[in-house]
Amino acid sequence: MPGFLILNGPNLNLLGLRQPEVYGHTTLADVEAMCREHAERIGVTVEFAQSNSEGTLVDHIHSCRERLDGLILNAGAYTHTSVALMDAISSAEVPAIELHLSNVHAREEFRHVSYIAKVAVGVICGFGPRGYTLAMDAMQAHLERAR
Ligand code: CA2
Repeated sequence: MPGFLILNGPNLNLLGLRQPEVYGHTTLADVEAMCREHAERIGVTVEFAQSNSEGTLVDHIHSCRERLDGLILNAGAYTHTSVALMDAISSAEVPAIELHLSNVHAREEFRHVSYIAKVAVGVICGFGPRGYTLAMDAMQAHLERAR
């Protein structure tokens, strides 16, 4: 069974608890429950993690190497700044999907820049928490195409 890591970056632990006008009322624990339920439905396993620290996110990405089949990454604000996360994805040699709750292209200009997109197989943004299950489906389809 394919295994995915769903990894969340800085401040996403506050999801549903602050700024609901931007990010909605769903908490990260709700998102994790949705992903676990969806994983059973589509026949994949998921690991789910969040960190506010760039180095810890790098370690999580490295942990995918030769162990998991796909990385779904909402890197939060590090998306727009982190060469370290980009290099970690390249060195882990695992297909990655960049994910955002909000449509970053309809927001401030600095959010239009992504280091992750340069090494990702694709990007999903603007669909709120539903984006997580869309990304799982997209990763499964990507792996099936690559087989
Ligand atoms: O839309 C997304 O998923 C983002 O990755 C969220 C990041 C933002 O920096 C990216 O540009 C787009 C911010 C995550 C902050 O999450 C919060 C959630 C609730 C309250 C405060 C922050």
